[in-house]
Amino acid sequence: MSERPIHRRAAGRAACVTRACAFHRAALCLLLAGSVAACDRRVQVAGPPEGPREGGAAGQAAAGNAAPPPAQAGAAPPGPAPAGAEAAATKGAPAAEGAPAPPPANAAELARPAKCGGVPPLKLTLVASGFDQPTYVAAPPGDPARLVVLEKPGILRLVKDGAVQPAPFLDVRSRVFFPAPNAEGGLLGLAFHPDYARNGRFWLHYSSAPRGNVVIEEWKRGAQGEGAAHPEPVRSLVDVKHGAWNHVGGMLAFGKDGHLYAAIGDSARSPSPAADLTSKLGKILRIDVDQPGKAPAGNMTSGDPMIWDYGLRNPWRFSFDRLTGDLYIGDVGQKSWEEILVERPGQGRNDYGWEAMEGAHCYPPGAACKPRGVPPAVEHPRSEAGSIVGGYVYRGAKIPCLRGRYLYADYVTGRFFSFVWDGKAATDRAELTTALSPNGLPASFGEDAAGEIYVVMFNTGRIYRIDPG
Ligand SMILES: [Ca+2]
Repeated sequence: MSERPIHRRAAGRAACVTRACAFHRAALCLLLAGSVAACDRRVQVAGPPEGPREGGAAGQAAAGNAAPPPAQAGAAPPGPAPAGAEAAATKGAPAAEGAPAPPPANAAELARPAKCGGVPPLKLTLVASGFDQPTYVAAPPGDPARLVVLEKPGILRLVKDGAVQPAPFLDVRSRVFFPAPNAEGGLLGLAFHPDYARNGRFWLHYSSAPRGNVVIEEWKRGAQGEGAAHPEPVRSLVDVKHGAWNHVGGMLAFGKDGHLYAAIGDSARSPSPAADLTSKLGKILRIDVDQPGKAPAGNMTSGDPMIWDYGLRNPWRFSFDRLTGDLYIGDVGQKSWEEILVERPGQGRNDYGWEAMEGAHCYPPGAACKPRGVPPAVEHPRSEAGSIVGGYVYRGAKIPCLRGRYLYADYVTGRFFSFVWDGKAATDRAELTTALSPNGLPASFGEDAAGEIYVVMFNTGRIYRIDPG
């Protein structure tokens, strides 16, 4: 049994307690180690850093220079959104050749059995390794045999029946740009169309050459089938100036409404554009992929028509509960608080507070303010987490008693956490670090077609699956 109350470990991660200390330690580590991966290993051996924070004027000034703190260097990995057949039906996706769409799972198959205790025993199983700075893993909906792993420099690797295929699924390295090896940009996000089996459509989120714009593009399956994508994009949906090495965001996923959601960070500018409704930075976007120029009903009615939620700092990873459609967002904090936000389906247009608020607290720390925006479902102080990585609500088949539980992690400390959202509040919070014994820094989670959850270790280049312990 690995469940452990969070508070028991809250005070055990001392070392750097100030932002300046942490930043300088990170910079020193990079100088000594020569690469982010090496630095991460050193940090891990030496003990996790306390969460070096960049951002603001300092973060922006650092654009183009080498030496961002390693805490967020890996923060660069998005997601599949197996929204299921109902989304496909809603959107009326054109049928083409290929395998038929899988039948939708029914609610009973996705729900937690009545007779379950707390968190069931869990373990990590190594699935594939040897990836170069993996940022994300996803599976085509309904395809039990394949995974696609994103590598930050711009290669999509195909894993078939557990074997990494020698030829890339797609190579976009010539289109990807990030200003320093440890900058947060790169190839960060992938979402397959819910009806990908028929239409072969998918989308990428990356920072582009030559200046690091945030780009969201549609791509398609190659003429030869599943082994490779078509080598050129179909069309661009978003191409927005960003200009910083950090706070890029990176997640893509389809909601059960059939629309594509995308996360873009605030570029670490100060003042932050997170609350500026004319800017796509610091936002969750929501896009009708069949009419990308038209705002879907429910989006913000003023400002940029793609905006769904705002007031976000760096929503690196979000996901949808494939049963309920609830949206879970992990928003990386600045000085003191990491946060997870939960949103009911269809209930967007939320202000999540940044940069007046950090978590449920006025920002800067100690400032007086009139609280603004929707508070987080869960927040972690810097003593527990330094760069939050949003995960998934488990709805797989292998661990029925884990169903309905949201799993997430922290990139800086390597700790894993979970809770159950009861519709109003986070309940039954637990730490799962011991059970999942990460042996790496978790940069992202991902799901396969069956809803099993995977963990992406950026610094060791490994992909693990969460299995029954
Ligand atoms: Ca917030």
